[in-house]
Amino acid sequence: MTTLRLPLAVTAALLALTTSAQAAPHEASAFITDYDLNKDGKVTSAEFKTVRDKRFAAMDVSKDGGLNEAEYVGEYEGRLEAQLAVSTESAERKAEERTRQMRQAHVRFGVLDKDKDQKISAQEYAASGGRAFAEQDGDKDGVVSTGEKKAGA
Ligand SMILES: [Ca+2]
Ligand SMILES: [Ca+2]
Ligand SMILES: [Ca+2]
Repeated sequence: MTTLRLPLAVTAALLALTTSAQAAPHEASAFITDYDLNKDGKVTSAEFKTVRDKRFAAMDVSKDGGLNEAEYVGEYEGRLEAQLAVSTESAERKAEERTRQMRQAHVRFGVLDKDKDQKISAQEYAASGGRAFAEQDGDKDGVVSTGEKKAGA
């Protein structure tokens, strides 16, 4: 019986994978990636509001000024699928992640719909955005910068 030996190319590929994972540069937070419109590495409250307003309008497929659960969860599902499509995780891990994230999206809908009328109004959406921004803006200057400490962190 011969000892199992990995072909050199496979070994090299594995090494390359490990190395690139370790050498990955410090990534800008997803928050900044999502909202930094002018790409200066900072998110102002105005940029944040612009992106949020656009996202709300895009999600409101029926154009009635509110998001029902299908609109809210559907938009998230689209983004999640795009993320999963480029993910290098196994199919099994992706399926688990999908189940978990979709469950959370439904939970988030319930949380955002404060008055429980089965719709997220623009006001409810803005209130949640305001909380999210405040959490990121640790030093409370109305701008979230790369590497800024979160509030309370
Ligand atoms: Ca900016
Ligand atoms: Ca509502
Ligand atoms: Ca700040």
